[in-house]
Amino acid sequence: MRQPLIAGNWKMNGNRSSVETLLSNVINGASTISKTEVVVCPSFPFLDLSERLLSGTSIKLGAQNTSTKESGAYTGEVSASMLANFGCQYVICGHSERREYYGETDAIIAEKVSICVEKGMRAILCVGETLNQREQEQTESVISTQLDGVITQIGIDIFNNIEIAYEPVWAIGTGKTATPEQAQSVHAFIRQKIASHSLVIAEKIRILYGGSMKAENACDLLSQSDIDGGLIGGASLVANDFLAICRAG
Ligand code: 3PY
Repeated sequence: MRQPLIAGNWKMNGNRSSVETLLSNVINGASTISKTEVVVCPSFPFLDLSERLLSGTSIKLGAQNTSTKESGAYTGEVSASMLANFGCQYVICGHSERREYYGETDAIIAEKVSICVEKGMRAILCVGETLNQREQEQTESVISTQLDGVITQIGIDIFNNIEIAYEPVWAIGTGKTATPEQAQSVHAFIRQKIASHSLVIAEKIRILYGGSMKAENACDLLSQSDIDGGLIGGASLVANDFLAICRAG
């Protein structure tokens, strides 16, 4: 059995006071949630505050990105060791916004996944197709190439220590969501692809759905056999909505 995982991707939002309010509401509401693993991923400046607020709770801390470098003269970068030092247990790698706006390639993303795992954290590797690619019926080939970036550069064993998030780019920040059937079909494809390398890993790896998952559609998506959780954007900024999704998990 795969334990459901719901992770909030707060993106570049919040300030000290909104983070405090959001987290205390999530902490209060999550005290009765035991079956779902709950993770929040604030922006870097709020990791310290979040770590302190989350201390003694079962909610885990994650980051939205990492540098590929260990340390040194890389102005503006934040290393995986620093994230681990601030209590992060998860790091989102290869979100489509990073691929699109910051030119992250499959090779860079593979390095990020590798360094996160090396530092003892779990990566959440995001994959997904654009609308144009879906319309050209390239969904499976695009996702296959994105997964191969990690499989060929690092090897299949790393998938013991990571989660995969399927995030159709056309469903991010657009309010559009994949139907449960569309999402299930891609999740099943991802699991089969992993199974072609290792049946054991395929059986246990968690594949999250991301892309406008909300309280209203969470149950339908999460009831699909290959959807093991969610990476939640906008709805993770509203405590009651995020908690409703965690309960659906
Ligand atoms: C979204 O749902 O908008 C996301 O990008 C989740 O990562």
